[in-house]
Amino acid sequence: MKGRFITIEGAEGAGKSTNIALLERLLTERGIDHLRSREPGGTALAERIRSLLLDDDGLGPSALAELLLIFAARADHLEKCIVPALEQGQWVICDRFTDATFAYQGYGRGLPRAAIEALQTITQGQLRPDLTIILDLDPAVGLQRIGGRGGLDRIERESIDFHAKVRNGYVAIAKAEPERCVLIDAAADPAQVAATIRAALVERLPELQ
Ligand code: Z5A
Repeated sequence: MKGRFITIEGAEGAGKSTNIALLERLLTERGIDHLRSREPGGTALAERIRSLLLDDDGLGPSALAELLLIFAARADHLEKCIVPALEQGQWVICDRFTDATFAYQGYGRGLPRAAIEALQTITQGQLRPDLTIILDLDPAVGLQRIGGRGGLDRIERESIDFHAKVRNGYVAIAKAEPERCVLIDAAADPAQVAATIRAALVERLPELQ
């Protein structure tokens, strides 16, 4: 692929949206054409699947149905949006991607890793992000940060135990793949978090130096 694929991950309220905005500014400063997207979502169909997954409407899917819906959304997103952009040389910044599936559906829900890996291969082939920023935060702090903005979605309403498993999952992913993932302490003040992310990006992606 000609473009770079950067993903940002972490607990709810960890600061993904805040820091994606800063990352976009850095790319714009460097004159790098880029596309911002999110998962689940990024295409009309995938955004509809997102509603099925996150709306707290009593229709909540079973754990396996949730996993399959996430990969259905991802397949559409990859084919219609991510892959064409990367092939044209655009950089893609995505708010969550398959690490979220390993963290939430794997570590959180307890679905087998082998099933997620099989779906990953079917859906993505060998495509993986070039760089993944993982914002690490105590879930209680993250939920407190977002609590002020109104109703929580179906997954945000899960128990604190569930969110703790997700956090541990992200830390394990970062440790297992240090060449791709950077684990950032998201409890630091916003300016510090932004500076650490910027330093990691510049160090790991030569185009940004
Ligand atoms: N999900 C899944 O289960 N499986 C999958 O494969 C995928 C997703 C892809 C969608 O998440 C849900 O889908 C997610 C996982 C699941 N569910 N949950 N729960 P999302 O990414 O759309 O939503 P989110 O994780 O809930 O993101 P968020 O709430 O928008 O949080 P954020 O983007 O990380 O945070 P933010 O909006 O940048 O910041 C939150 C607040 O904190 C805001 O007021 C900021 O000003 C403040 N903030 C930010 N940084 C700081 C620092 N450093 N200090 C203090 N305050 C700060």
